[in-house]
Amino acid sequence: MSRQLEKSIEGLITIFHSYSSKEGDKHKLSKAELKTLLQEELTDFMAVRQFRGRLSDQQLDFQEFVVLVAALTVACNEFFEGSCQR
Ligand SMILES: [Ca+2]
Repeated sequence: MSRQLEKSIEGLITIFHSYSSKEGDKHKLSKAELKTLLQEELTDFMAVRQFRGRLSDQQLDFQEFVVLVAALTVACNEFFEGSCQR
C-alpha cells in the first residue's frame, strides 16, 4: 500500500516539473503551463473545468500546486462518498 502512495508522490513531483519547466521560471507553473497541465492531466474532473476559468496571472510554485491537488482530491473524495451514499 505504501508503495502506491510513494509512486503517487513521485508522480506529482514528476508531473509538476515536466510542465513547470516548459517556459520562464522552471520551478513555477505559469498560467499557460497550469492550464495545459489541467487540460492534459485532469480532463475528467468537473471541478477542474470550473477552476480553469478562474485562473489568475499568478504563477504556482510546487507547494501551491500540491495544495491545489489536495483541494481537488478532497472535493473528489466528497463527491464519491456522496455517490456511494445514494
Ligand atoms: Ca515555468
